[in-house]
This record gives sequence, C-alpha cells and structure tokens, in this order.
Amino acid sequence: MSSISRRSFVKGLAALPLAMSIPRRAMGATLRIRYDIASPEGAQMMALYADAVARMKTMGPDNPMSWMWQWYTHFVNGTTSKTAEMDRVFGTTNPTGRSLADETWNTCQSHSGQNSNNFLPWHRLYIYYFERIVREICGHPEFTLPYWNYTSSDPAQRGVLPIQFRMPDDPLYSSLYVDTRGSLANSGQPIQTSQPGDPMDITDPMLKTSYSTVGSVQGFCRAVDSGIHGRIHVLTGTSKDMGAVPYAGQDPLFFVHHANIDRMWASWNKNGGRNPSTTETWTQRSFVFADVNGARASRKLSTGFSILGMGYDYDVKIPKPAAPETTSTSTMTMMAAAAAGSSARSTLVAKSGGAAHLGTTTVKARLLPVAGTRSTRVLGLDPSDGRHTYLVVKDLHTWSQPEVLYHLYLTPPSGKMGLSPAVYVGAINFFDAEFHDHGNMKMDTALGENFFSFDVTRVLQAIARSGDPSAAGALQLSFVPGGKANASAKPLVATIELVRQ
Ligand SMILES: [Cu+2]
Repeated sequence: MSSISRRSFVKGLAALPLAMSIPRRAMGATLRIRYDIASPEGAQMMALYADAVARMKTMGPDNPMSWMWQWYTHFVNGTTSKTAEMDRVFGTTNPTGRSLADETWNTCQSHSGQNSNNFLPWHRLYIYYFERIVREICGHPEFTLPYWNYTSSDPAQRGVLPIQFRMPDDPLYSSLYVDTRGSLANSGQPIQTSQPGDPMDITDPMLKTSYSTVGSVQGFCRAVDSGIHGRIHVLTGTSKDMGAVPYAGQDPLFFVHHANIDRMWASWNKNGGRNPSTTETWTQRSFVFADVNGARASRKLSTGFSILGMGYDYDVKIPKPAAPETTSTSTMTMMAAAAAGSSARSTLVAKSGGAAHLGTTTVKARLLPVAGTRSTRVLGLDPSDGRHTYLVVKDLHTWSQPEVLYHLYLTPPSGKMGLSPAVYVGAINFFDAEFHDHGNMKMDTALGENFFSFDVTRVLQAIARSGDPSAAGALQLSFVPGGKANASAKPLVATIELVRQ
C-alpha cells in the first residue's frame, strides 16, 4: 500500500459501524472509552494510531505535535542534552517554541529523582494530551488510545506484544515497529518466557491499601512503578529503546503500555483504593504539556486523579484479586496497626555489610542481625508480634541498563537449601536507577531514592520448616540475572535490609 492508499484505507474506517461511535454518558458528559488492543474496537484504534504515528514522524521537531516532541516530553534522547537539542531545533529564531519546549521536555515523573507519588498522575496527563494530538492528526474524533493488556489471563495475550507492533514490512503498521527491542518481544513470544516467578503478576500492587509508601512497605504507586511498569520496560526493550528512560518514549509501544498502567490505577480506585488528599502539597504541583496545535496546557497533578472527571473510561477494569493467605494477614495486620496509629512502626532487624555489585552471574549478599535483634530460629521471623518481615533493597544504581531482571532468593547461609520457588522473593529492575547526566543535576539528586520491598514472611516460614540451624544467625540473598546481562552496566544495590513492620 502506498501512503495514499494507506490514508484512504484508514479513512475508510470511518464508514464502519462501530460500537465505539456510540459514546457512553456519565454525569451528563460524554465519556470516551479506551479499548483493549485485542478487542475489535481496539484493533480499529490501532489502525488510526499507526497512521497518526507515521505522520507525526514526518513532522519537524519544532512542531509540538511531532513524534520527537512527544518523545522528548518524556525524556530527551540520551545521546545528547535538552539544552543542545533546544539549540539545534530552535536556535534563537523561535523563542515561543523554545519556551514551550523548555517547559515540557524532560518532565517525566519520577524516573530521575522526583517524588515517586508523581508517577501515576504525570503519566496520566502525558498520555491524555498525547491521545488528543493523535486524535487530531488521524482526523477521527472517536479515537482513543488503546491499551496493551499484558496481564491478561489469556495465554495468547499475556506478555505477548500485539501483532501490530511486529510488522516491519507492513505499509500501515511499520510505523509501530522498532527493531532494537528484545527478541522475545519482536517475535511474538511471551516476554516472561524462561523467567522464574510470574513477572506479569500484579496481585501484590492491586491489593495495596495505601497509594503512598508507608514506612518500608511500598504503596500502590511505587509498587506499580518499580514493579510491573519497570518489568515491562526491561522485558520488551534494550538500553536503546523501551528498556531505558531516555529512549522509551520513542517507541510507540510506550503509550499503549502506559495506557495499561493507567488502567491499573483506575481499576485500583474502582476496587476501593483511595487517592491521596489534595491537601498534600505534591498533588498541587503543576506541569506543562503541549496540547493540540501547540497550545500550552498547565495542569496540577490532582486534576488527573479521576478518569471520569477527565472524560474517559476503560472498556474493562481489572477486578480485585483474591488475597493470598499471608497477604491477607498482612493487610489485616496493617489495618489493625493503622487503627492503632502505628502503621509506620518499622524495625530494622538485619542488614548486609556492604553493597551488592551485580553482573552476569549470580551474586550473593549476607544479611546479619543488627544490635538489639532478638535471637530467633530464623533471622527476622519473630512470631511474638503481629508484624511481617520485609526484604528492602534500595539505593540502586547502574551506569547503563543491564537489560535483564534480577531475581532474588532468600536462603539459609549453609547453602543446603537450593534456589527453589519456596524461597523465591521476586524480581528487581534498574529501569529508574540509571544516572542520566543532562548537565544540571548531581548524581544523588538525579537518582533520588529508589527502593523495592518484598514481604518475605512466607519465605522465612519455609526456611523455618527446612530446620536449617544456620538461618538463626544469618540469611543469604542471591541475585540471579534473568538472562544474558549487559556486562558493562555494572549495576549495584547499595543497601539491603530486613525490616519488621
Ligand atoms: Cu514507563
């Protein structure tokens, strides 16, 4: 198909009798519905999306509706800097364009040190304006951004890149193809193939009772951000595309990934999860976005707290998962603790002597009790109060993306207990732990504080059942790369702790 026949094909979609052309109404206002790419409506949206992306890629970078501008709103190309790119694109002849670029480029929250609570609302506003621009460019007022439902229980969809992103030679869909992605992603195999655990599982974040982090327990926003969100980036991409912050927004896949992240938030709200009060200062911070035709839009984060308020909804939301046994106890314990006004009461019980320097093979770190920790049969497993035990790994840093997940296993130090599913803790990734030197930040501010925490009560109980006496005085944490890691990345985890909360 030539570009002309492609356009007429896409135009032809307007004639199709679409369920989506009948907008839903709520509270008197028209609601636009975002669809699963795997649905018939989602597939039609994908045709419009592919057409618009092709056109955006031909627009000059000084056009706020261009592909490059939209990518740069997230983060400027990692091989250069924002200032150099503004000089290149605008010089001194276009002060208005330059000023809008200055306000909008590199504003992604929170992958370079900002308040981690900003992650969900900033990305919601970002893809909302992106969707409006795509709608304008494709010329279909009914366009809505479809979402990639990688956590679907359907094995044909779960972790499988939609076909439209894997058609390099197709006249319409080639605009959505990026050849540097991971081979599983681009060959249509589940991206979680050969990974231990279940990287597509979102039970833990969906059961969170708080939006914000409490003590050492991640809230919903942080759990989604560093969990499923980061895992999808790492498992689909490499350090030249989805797998690294400065390039991720260049891949059209980015936006359908973030539509699904946005759907998780809307689902968590629908299942009873409550957003922070708008009296919290961070919720009132404003960010600027380019709207249709380069209009300047300034929005407070709190204006993105409700999708119905923003005029859209999802075709299907994610139901609240059933609570696994330990999680339900943990939730009840936390609720009881919160009622007693002590929800953040956390106690450090053990830590590692130094940083764990990760690489291409398994790396082990030893956790030893801190002064004052009660001696128990398994370090950190103390049934004397109702609290749970969390493994906290924090202050991650990497020089470039290792391009793999690292899988964590907690065992007694004797080595008699192997790395079995019973002692599997979960996966970490370094997506938001790469230092991006854009010339205006120090490394500590650029990185901020990143951390993962895992409820390891169940693992410690399994260790207790093994009867290994070596677990009383120490524990061993193994970091196993989930594939062939990039040897030059040199990722490290500076702090490893065992905390009771
Ligand atoms: Cu992202």
